[in-house]
Amino acid sequence: MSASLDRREFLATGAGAIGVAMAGSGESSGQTSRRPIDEPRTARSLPPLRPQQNRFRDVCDLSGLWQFQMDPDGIGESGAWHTALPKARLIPVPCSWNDLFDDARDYLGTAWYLTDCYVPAGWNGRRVCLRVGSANYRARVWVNGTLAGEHDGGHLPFAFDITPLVKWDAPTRIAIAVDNLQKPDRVPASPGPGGGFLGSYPSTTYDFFPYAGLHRQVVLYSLPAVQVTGVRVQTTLDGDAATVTVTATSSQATGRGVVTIGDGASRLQAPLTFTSGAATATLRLPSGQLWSPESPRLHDVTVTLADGTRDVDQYTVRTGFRTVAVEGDRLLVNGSPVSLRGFGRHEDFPLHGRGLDLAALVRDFELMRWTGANSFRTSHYPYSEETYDLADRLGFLIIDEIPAVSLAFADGEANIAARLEQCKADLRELVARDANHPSVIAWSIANEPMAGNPMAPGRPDPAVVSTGTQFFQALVTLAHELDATRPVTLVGIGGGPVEWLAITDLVCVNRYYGWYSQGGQLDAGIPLLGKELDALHDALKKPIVVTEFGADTVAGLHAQPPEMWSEEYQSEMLTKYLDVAAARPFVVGMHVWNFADFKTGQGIIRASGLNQKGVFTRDRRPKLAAHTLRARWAQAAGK
Ligand code: BDP
Repeated sequence: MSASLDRREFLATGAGAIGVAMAGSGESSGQTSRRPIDEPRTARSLPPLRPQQNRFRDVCDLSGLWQFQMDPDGIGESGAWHTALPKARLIPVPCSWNDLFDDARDYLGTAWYLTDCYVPAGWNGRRVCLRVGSANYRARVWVNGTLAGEHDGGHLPFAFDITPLVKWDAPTRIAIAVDNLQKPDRVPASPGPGGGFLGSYPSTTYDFFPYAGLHRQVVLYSLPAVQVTGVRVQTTLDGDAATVTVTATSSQATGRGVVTIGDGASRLQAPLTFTSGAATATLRLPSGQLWSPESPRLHDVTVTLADGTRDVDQYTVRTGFRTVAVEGDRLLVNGSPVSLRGFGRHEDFPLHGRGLDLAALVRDFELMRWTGANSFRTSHYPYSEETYDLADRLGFLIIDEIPAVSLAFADGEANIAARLEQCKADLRELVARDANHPSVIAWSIANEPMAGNPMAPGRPDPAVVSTGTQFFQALVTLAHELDATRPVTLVGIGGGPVEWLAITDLVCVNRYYGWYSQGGQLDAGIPLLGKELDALHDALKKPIVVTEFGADTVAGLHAQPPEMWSEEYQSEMLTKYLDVAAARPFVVGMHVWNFADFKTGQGIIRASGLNQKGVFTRDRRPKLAAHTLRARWAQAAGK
């Protein structure tokens, strides 16, 4: 993979496309319509730069108690609920609605959020935008009674230019209708006629609770008339020094600016000359400045736009400089092999559900570090932006996943095509959001897509496999176009088609020998794991990460000899899996499933509505296996 992009390639990427979208909207084109910065999903546009505060930009966080009302009969829009809710109660934003009200727990449908706020008076005359950090699943947004825009897909931010809709002499009313219906043309899709994950309720195609609501902050932000619209930072190595390429886009086709790295005496600086709304500068970084898991050094990269001698906008990206590559059997960071130790996780907390909980997030990183982990996957959807900030800062390596969990290919071309479009949109938005995070080392385009019933014996239908291959090939190609600097992966289910693994750069597999097969018989299951990994490696000649392995475990349940569901069984199973991997240098990562117990639907294999494969309980108490991992990983982590 080449580590640098030319301008044409950059325009195809997230930040570049933002530049193009914004250059054609708002003040610069003289349009005053309610055209969103991020057009509705059908227009395939992208989220804008994450809002920030500096001398040109401002942010106003709308977190707090909002009015809330469920709309099971779908009468909200005709009843003008965007202007007033007839029977509202109060709900925190951000938060999932499910764990707060008894009648909302299993609710899959539309719910309305409404708040009033004063837009800061000092913003009058500037461009005012509204950004939603994550709304599961579809959101329609009204400002003072007028539709500002809509967005499909959870877990990723979107924003609208609301300048013409704002009131300056009265509060501005914001209403957001969030719809969490499951449908066949959405991703994840609704369960087919056969029902969902092992008959669980609410019925889903996946094994986690369908939490819904406004899961991350909703903010207002202001922008100057001419803005930086995208920044992409890329690194190439030169010994232990590096070349850093910064590509910026602007809302104005031409103009000048400057890019700086760091401040004070060690500050690096280069001029930017914009043509067609984009400019690139190359800076040489002295030795000893690279980001790595052991030394997660961060730098501020600041792009400043000028109009003559006057600065007109500034945007700072806090990032780290490093390279990542797959070469032969190895995964390399800054040219050195890395081995991923860590977890699959979930954004899942009692009461908050999937809503942002910064205290829990900081604690999770603390506990992951305690085990000696250096890596995790954002299973099975993009996590909060703060997660990546912490990972950058603490030196974690992330496999960053779009919400494409349990894709299937049996319900006709139209649905498959719609899901592919949604996956592409998710991927574009993910790369645009996360590309400057040094912690992100790979893009995952799917978790456990299925070519048939994974439990059924025999080879899957070749026609289904071939449909899936085309689907994933399109996503791999898009991911490479969006970002030529990171490997792309797909996480395969046990018994799934090898053809799908073959088209990715890094092979990721979830395996449950000793649990879903050979249950209670680790001695029978473990050799099968080794055999399969060897065969996969022989066939694909690529490094492998085991992205899930684990056993449900009831905290406090003990058995000697170890039995399924006991702490001893989980601990022994993880140990044996890690032994198998340690004997195979081509296994470059082991992610235990799961970091912590997490909520699922109710069902016969999920006692108390929890998946209990966590090495920590849901309230983050260690099981025996957490101590086992710590004993095993501490040395590698240098503890
Ligand atoms: C895998 C899925 C994951 C499940 C896990 C399990 O990727 O979402 O939670 O199995 O069954 O199939 O515990």
